[in-house]
Amino acid sequence: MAATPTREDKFSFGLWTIGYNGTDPFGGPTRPPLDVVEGVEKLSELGAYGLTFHDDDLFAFGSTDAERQKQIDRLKQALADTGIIIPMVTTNLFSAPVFKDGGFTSNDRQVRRFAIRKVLRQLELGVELGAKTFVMWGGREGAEYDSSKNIQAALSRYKEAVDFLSEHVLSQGWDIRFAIEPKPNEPRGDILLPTVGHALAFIDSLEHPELVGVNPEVGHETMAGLNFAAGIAQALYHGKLFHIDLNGQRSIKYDQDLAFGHGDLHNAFALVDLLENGGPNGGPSYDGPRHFDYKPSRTEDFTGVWDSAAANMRTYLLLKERAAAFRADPEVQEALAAAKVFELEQPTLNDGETVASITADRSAYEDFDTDAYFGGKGFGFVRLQQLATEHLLGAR
Ligand code: DIG
Ligand code: MN
Ligand code: MN
Repeated sequence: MAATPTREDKFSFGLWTIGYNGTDPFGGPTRPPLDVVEGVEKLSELGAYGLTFHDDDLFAFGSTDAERQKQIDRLKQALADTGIIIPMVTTNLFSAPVFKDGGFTSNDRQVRRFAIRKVLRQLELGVELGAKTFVMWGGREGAEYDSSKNIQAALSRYKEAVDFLSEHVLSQGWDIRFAIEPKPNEPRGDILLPTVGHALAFIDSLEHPELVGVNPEVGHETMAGLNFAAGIAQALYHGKLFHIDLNGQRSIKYDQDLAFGHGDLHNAFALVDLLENGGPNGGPSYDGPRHFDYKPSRTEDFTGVWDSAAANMRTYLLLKERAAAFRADPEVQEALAAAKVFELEQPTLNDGETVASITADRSAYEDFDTDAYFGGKGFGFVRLQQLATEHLLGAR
């Protein structure tokens, strides 16, 4: 298998990623703006299949309807010319000053109503362009000071907005779903729905939870000190992995948005193994876009931008190859069995077991030799991890 991306790999990029001009909190742009037509054409050349965007990425906040339509038409033409599709759209509710206290959960009710209108416009455009997922990253939904935000009320406002939008999608019969993107902090001191777990709990409170899933991002769960691959496994367990933001992050610090695999490479390997081999009968567990939400480093020129875009896809495909080799290795399968990894898939209780029957089973308690676990046979997890490491290094 060559590590050359094809449309079948379903690699997609945010327009804001390849269009990132290098501005950060400590300095202005290091690169000129990227035109959307050039972005679509270059992504097509590199082997990507999709482009995603916020409304403000395509047309500036405050654009007239004519200026907005012109950009939409230019995008449509570029899509027609290249075959690139729009799998996902999202709304920028975090850059303009009006959103300085958030969108859906701003303390200012007028801002909340404006935010819903802005999302409605982008939702309609997304449907028009064939998007199947609408991501909601509430980067400004949060607070710096505990007394400034009634979290319970904020969650009620968030629910109100998502329920309202969900009912609209249902009433229109649109084929699009929502994906909430968690992040613990930055730009707000504390962001609402900070992790996959918080988002999953929130989704359960909605009127139409079947329409809402999660869009976890590698760097965001990592910023919270969590294991990203484990978070994805739980999202899959709940049937809520509607989209994914792939990138790299080196431990708990500011959101680095590095290229995929340029952070915790072991966890990236475990993630690709889960996505590609963690489903029924060892097949894929997720069939959605492999979406990159990363930033070409401020240090790079445009050659570096396109090299970094290619690097995301190449690293994913190389990890996919390594994960396939890992799973095909008889020694790995033997180590997995020795570690009882497959035994965990076996139900703990027998068919129809009752408290009476397990209580009558002396082997489950009275005759169970717990002492045998002291100095007894281990699980061999370290050997398994070394096998994974050697496959990751291409040493097997
Ligand atoms: C940041 O990680 C967020 C924004 O870039 C965007 O709203 C979302 C889309 O994937 N990710
Ligand atoms: Mn990020
Ligand atoms: Mn993201």
